[in-house]
Amino acid sequence: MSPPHGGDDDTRKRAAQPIRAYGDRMGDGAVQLSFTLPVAASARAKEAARRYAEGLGLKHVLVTAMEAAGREFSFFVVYGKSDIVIDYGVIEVPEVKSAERTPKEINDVIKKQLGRRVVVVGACTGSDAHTVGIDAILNMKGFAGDYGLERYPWFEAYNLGSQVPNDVLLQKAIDQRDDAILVSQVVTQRDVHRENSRHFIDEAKRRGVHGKQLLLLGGPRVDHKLALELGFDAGFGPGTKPSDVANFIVHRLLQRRGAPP
Ligand code: B12
Repeated sequence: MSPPHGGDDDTRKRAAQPIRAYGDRMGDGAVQLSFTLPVAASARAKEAARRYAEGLGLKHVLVTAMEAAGREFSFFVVYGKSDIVIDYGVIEVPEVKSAERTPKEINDVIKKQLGRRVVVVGACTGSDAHTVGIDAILNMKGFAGDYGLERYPWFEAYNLGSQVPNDVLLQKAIDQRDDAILVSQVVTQRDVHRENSRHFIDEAKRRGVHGKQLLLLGGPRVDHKLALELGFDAGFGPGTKPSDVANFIVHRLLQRRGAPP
C-alpha cells in the first residue's frame, strides 16, 4: 500500500519558483492557442486572428492553421510568445487524499475493517445524457484496464444511468442507506453543471443527506477544488480510475470510524 496522495507536507511553505511557458527553449514563453472567429475563412480573417492574438498580449504571433468551420466561422491555431511569469511556489490546490490500495487490498480492508459491503449509487443527473463517464467508474468493465466498482465483491454498486433527476438519485440513496452518492456532470455549457450540482447539494441538505453520505462529483471539467466549493466531499476529473474512487470512499469510511486509514 502506498502513502496517501498529496501528503501533509503539502501545506509547508515553498520557495519562490518563477515559471514561464516552455516551447523551444527554457523560459521562451511560447504558447499555442486555438479559437474560432465569427467570419468566413479568408486572408482578412487570418489577419484578424493574428491581431486578436496580439490583443491577448502575445508577441511574434504566427497563425499556423485556418480552417472553415461552417459558412460564417473560421477556426485558427496560432503560436505566440508571452512575457507572463507566475510563481509556482505560491500555488496551492486541494487534492483528493487517500491511500493507494490495489483493488484486492481495498476488498480485504473493507472485509476486515468494515465487515460489510460498501453501498454506492451513481448517475449522470439533470438534463445530461452522457453515461460513459459514470459507466467507466461503476460498470464491471471499468476504465483503462481498471475494473469498475460492480466488479468489487465488497462493493454494492448501483448505476441509474443518465438524465436522472437529483431527487430520484437522492431518494434511492436514502432508501438504500448508501455510503456514497456519485454524480456525473459532463455538459458544462452555460455552467449547467454548476447549477445542477448546486441544486443537488441544496436537495441533499434539505433531505439530511449532506454530511452523512459521501457526495462525489465527477466529469471532464470537474476537479477537487470545484467540487469542494460546490459542497461535495470530493471531485474527480478526466482520467479518473474506478480504484481512485474506491480508495477515496474506503479512506473516508475508515476515517469516520476512527480507524487508521
Ligand atoms: C459520446 C458523446 C456523446 C454521446 C453520449 C453517449 C453516452 N451514452 O454517453 C451523445 C451522442 C448522446 C452526446 C450528446 C450530446 N453531447 Co456529447 N459528447 C460525447 C463525447 C464525444 C465523448 C464523451 C465521453 O464519453 N467521454 C469518455 C468518458 C470516459 O470521459 P468522462 O465523461 O470525462 O469521464 C471520466 C471522468 O471525467 C470521470 N467521471 C465522469 N463522471 C464521473 C462521476 C463520478 C462520480 C466520478 C468519481 C468520476 C467521473 O471518470 C471518467 C473516467 O475517467 C464528448 C467529446 C469528448 N471527446 O469528450 C462530447 C461532449 C461531451 N458532448 C457535448 C455536447 C454539447 C453534447 C450535446 C449537447 C450535443 C447536442 N447539441 O445535442 C448532446 C447532449 C445531450 C444531453 N442532453 O446531454 C460537448 C459538451 C460541451 C460542453 N462543454 O458542455 C462535448 C465536449 C463535445 C464538444 N466538444 O462539443 N454526446
